Amino acid sequence: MVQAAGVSRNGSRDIGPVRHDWGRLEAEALYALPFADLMFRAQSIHRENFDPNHVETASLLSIKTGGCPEDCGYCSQSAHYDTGLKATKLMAQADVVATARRARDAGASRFCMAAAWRNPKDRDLDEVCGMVSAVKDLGMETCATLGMLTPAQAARLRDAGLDFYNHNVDTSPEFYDKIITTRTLQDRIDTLANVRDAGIKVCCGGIVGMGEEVEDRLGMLVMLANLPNHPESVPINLWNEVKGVPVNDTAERPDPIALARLVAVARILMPKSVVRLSAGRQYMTDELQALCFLAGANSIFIGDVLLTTKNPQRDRDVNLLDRLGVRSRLNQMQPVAPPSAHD
Ligand code: SAM
Ligand code: DTB
Ligand code: SF4
Repeated sequence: MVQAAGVSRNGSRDIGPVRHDWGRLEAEALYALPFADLMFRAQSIHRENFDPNHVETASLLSIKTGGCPEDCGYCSQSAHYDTGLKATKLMAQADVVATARRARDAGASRFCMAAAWRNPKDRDLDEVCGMVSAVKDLGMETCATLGMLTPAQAARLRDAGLDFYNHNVDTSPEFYDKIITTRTLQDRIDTLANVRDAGIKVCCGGIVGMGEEVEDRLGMLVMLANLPNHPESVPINLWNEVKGVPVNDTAERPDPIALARLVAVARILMPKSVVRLSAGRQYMTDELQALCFLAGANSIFIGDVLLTTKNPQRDRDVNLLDRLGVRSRLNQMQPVAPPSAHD
């Protein structure tokens, strides 16, 4: 891997302004730093911008499951593959709000409503806008992920009280069409612009472990970092295994150290973005999650399920965050006194 000029190997801090002109070689050079130097650099930037002992907690709900016309090769919900998932209609607002209330009471600060659509129809959007307003009234941050949006649809969601819109680039430009053929990367970028222009905060990231190279993972981060504005939230999903989808033919779970390196590079490239350890935490050891938090990850999904796949159980998450002295709405920890010399 190439060592680019301007990347210090001694971990020195050169925390400049937020940049949108990252080069791939720079990202590769950061990724190739000795682990301690990379982590020190990421931690330094993290501490400049965030409380290093806090993680955000979000909760997900699939408000419309399965039967999706898109062919995303990793997804249980695509109608192109036989994944054994039963498709459902759009949930009723009262059920969504009841689930959001339970998520809030269980420690989630943000509630993300996800629908397996290529794009919402206007009558579906009426329903979702009602859900967004009602969840907002619970005092939670609202997020939705509904597929492609027009500018007018984005404006309607904003007016309903939507804080964040999740729309992932998923992978690098080079790997993209090995995974999805029914929509282009440019379609994704256009929706991100519509969301941004409407004044909604952007949640945008991708997936690792689908058979892509390290260069693809870094290419994805560079693409995100070079958007006109950095996404406020950057979800990094580890592919959660789903039977019957094409990604099974290529999938390879990343080396844990490679994952921590990737999180650290995300933190350095996008210093002010919240980086979420998203899907796939069920495969990560506590030690790997701790490394990722040290590298700058500062958000997780809580709850026993994500959309259609598993997430770590509540007790495991509470136990992990408690042992790390990390505060969140999940464990509601008070600051702890440092261990005494006798401990
Ligand atoms: N249909 C909408 C869309 O694609 O934007 C919203 C829901 S979709 C499930 C949201 C994101 O979840 C995808 O863009 C992808 O990054 C992630 N995702 C889906 N299935 C996954 C899996 N099995 N493992 C990890 N991430 C996954
Ligand atoms: C994101 O990047 N990850 C979440 C959220 N955005 C919508 C979805 C993860 C889905 C994992 C697969 C499943 O549970 O179906
Ligand atoms: Fe549909 Fe979203 Fe799944 Fe793609 S990721 S198949 S768009 S639900």
